[in-house]
Amino acid sequence: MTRKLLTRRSFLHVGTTAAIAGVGYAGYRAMSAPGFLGVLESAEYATLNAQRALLSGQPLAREFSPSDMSPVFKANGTTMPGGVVYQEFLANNFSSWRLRVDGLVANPMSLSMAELKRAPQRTQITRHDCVEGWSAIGKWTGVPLGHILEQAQLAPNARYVVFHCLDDVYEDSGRYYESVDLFDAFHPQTILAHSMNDQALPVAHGAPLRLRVERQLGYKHAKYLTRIEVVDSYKNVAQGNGGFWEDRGYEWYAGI
Ligand SMILES: Nc1nc2c(c(=O)[nH]1)N[C@H]1C(S)=C(S)[C@@H](COP(=O)(O)O)O[C@H]1N2
Ligand SMILES: [Mo]
Repeated sequence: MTRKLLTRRSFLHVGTTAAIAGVGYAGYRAMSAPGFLGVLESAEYATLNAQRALLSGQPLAREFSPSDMSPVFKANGTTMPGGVVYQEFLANNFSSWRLRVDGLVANPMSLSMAELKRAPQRTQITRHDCVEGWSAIGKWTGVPLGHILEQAQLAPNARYVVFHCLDDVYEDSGRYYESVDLFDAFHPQTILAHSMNDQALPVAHGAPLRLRVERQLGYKHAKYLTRIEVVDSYKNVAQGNGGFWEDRGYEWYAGI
């Protein structure tokens, strides 16, 4: 455990952040170059592919079989966001809901649920570990975040992805939010999930859309998504520590 943690840490903080920061840059350059097809053979594209290979070599979180699924999956934190905005979405079955994707991207987007469902999908059965001392195994279906980020086209200086949510955990506490580095953002098991256990995501578990970032602890799996913001630093978001619970003392990356 300790060894794994140290290995991941040193990779994450020394090698990866620097190396992966280049993915946005290379991808951006390749895709925004005049005549995109013309750059397929170019050095930029080769660099992009090399970095993709590095990314796809990342270890996967363990996946389970249907018989392992927990009969009861606890809901934690917010289970029903207050406020008129969410209540209106709920009343119209999320038909007016959109996911905004903006910040350091060449192509900001506002995506409906139908558009998200038309994108490539991934299903995975994984174990969720909450720091409060419980775990549960569930099945999640959604769009790989990497696919959405590729469409948005990260700017050269993109380094982190911030997830803005629709709920206040406590009255007047400010909205829940989280963030990940590009290493986790492009990880193949990092998905924007609209379904849980083959059903539409229940309100208690983050309807209509939540993050699954499978190698991380429960609090990073932001529910009730409304906006994905690409930034070069998370210091200017809320209290500057990378997430709602990080602003209250949790580590940005606790490592499991
Ligand atoms: N928007 C939002 N996301 C959130 C939370 C929350 O309160 N609000 N709680 C976090 C915590 S601590 C955990 S353990 C998981 C719980 O997910 P679940 O309700 O599907 O079990 O959501 C995480 N994401
Ligand atoms: Mo949690």
